Amino acid sequence: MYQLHYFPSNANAAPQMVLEEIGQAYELVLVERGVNAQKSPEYLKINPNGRIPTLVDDGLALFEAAAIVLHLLDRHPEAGLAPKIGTPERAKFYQWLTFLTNSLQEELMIWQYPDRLTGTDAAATAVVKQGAEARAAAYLDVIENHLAANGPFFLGNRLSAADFYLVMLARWARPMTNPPRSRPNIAKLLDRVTALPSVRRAYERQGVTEEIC
Ligand SMILES: N[C@@H](CCC(=O)N[C@@H](CS)C(=O)NCC(=O)O)C(=O)O
Repeated sequence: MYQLHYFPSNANAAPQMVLEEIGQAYELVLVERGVNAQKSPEYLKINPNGRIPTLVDDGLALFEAAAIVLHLLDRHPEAGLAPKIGTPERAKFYQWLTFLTNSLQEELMIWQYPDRLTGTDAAATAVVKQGAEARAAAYLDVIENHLAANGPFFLGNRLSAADFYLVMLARWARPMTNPPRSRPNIAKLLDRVTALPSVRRAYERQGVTEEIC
């Protein structure tokens, strides 16, 4: 059985939505961030970055949320959460998922934790935080423009794991000055995806019962 090492609302959320949607049994293993368990010697053996999530699939330990999502899609193509390999639609799916994890997610991380770059320099921290928020907002605008022209999902009428990934990031981004939901087409996507029973179950199993994003 799959084991997903998680902490509520962390980057395990997108892989977990996929697990719920494909209907696979899986075990959730809490990584207690309160005691820094993500940096414990046992956890570092499966994730040398000391970050959450990690998926364990028999002998395979896999880190990076997007890689976990892609692995699950490869293992369960019948779930239809990504277009067929080798098609233009699949290429666009890779584009959006990579954009989400590589650009938007990273900028949100810097916005949430600017001091990881600036240390105790308060003035630098404020500048970095503001810059990261502006860059994240610009990325959200790119997504909004794409959805306005090609929505309601990243791949038009077809739901894919990229839509789940945006839900995860949108939850983190709620405190932004212009949060994801302030953009009408992103809001429409978030409404549709968070109404799915699989997505609600994924968050409920993490203990999140309030509005997702
Ligand atoms: N790129 C990684 C990022 C993972 C990540 O930043 N996880 C955060 C929680 S959302 C974490 O583990 N933070 C704890 C720490 O950095 O010590 C992924 O997508 O899996």
